[in-house]
Amino acid sequence: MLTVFSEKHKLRDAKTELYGGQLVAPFECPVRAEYILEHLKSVQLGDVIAPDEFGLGPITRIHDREFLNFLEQCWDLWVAEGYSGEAIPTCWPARGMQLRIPNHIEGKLGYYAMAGETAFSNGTWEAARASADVALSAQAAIKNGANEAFALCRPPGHHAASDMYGGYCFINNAAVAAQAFIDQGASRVAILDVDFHHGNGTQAIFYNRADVMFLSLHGDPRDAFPHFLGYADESGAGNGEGFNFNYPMGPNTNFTSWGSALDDACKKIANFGPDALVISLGVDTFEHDPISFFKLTSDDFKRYGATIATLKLPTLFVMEGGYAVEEIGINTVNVLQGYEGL
Ligand code: Q9C
Ligand code: ZN
Repeated sequence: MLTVFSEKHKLRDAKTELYGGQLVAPFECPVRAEYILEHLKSVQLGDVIAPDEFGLGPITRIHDREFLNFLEQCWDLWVAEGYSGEAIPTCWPARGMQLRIPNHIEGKLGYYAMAGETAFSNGTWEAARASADVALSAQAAIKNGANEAFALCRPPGHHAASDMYGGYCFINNAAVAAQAFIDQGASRVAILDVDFHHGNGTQAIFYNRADVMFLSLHGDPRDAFPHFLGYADESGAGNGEGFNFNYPMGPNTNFTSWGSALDDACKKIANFGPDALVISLGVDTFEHDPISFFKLTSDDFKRYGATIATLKLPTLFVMEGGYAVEEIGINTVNVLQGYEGL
């Protein structure tokens, strides 16, 4: 399987994450991508190529211009205030307040952030753009005839909505790639999100659309981030009614129940009959993930890769989360090798 990887992921190297009332070293860190790359090279998964540059065009198909301008300017505006730490929002448009975009960076951060753990740091915008280029390059490989490809994206994307960042995500790489399939002539695309966390951004982006089906297996929002989306009764709206499927699951969910949810999701995908499948691939479902509560083993990743392959669809794997860094390489590559039937 072809992998697309950009060295520019290293530019996303925040020093802080707000966690447990403290600023800690971020769980979403550069070594994650390095370990995945190292492991897929060691098993000779296939060629690894650098991405092409696609510019902002395909990104603006998904994200608001003003939001992208904010991401581009965020660090400079923050530094101009004379702050010494990284940019973390401290106030939000909560219930009953105005949804007008403030001028001041403190206000903009609150307006555009869907969560407060993610610190905006120098280089974040460049890394996020490169991550989208990785997804678009892997998508292009499939458009040009490859049956499958792995976009080793970092930073991840599935929490980012058209005008929101957070949950370690800035640009929704999977959504940008799915839209590229549609813009190149696909009638239908399915996005299957197997990251531990609900893909709130991806769901919101396609909630009103019947051409992109979204299915997500995740920790129940009553117990898990992002807490405010991902319930089972969120089924889509307008034209999109019936094209959104959530499978929230509780603490200690193991492969028996997780695998049943996957089987159900695969049936829905098969009935939908998409031209392409995008997998939001997070391996934070792993039993030893430090911030999640599912109990998948390293072998389970191989098993579910094989299940995804039974759909026999052109499949784009887009890297999302996974924070047990020692095992992130084996778990990720197990999905890809399981898919390949190894
Ligand atoms: N106590 C992704 O996996 N904080 N994002 C969780 C846990 C945010 C995860 C707090 C987790 C974001 C792409
Ligand atoms: Zn996650």
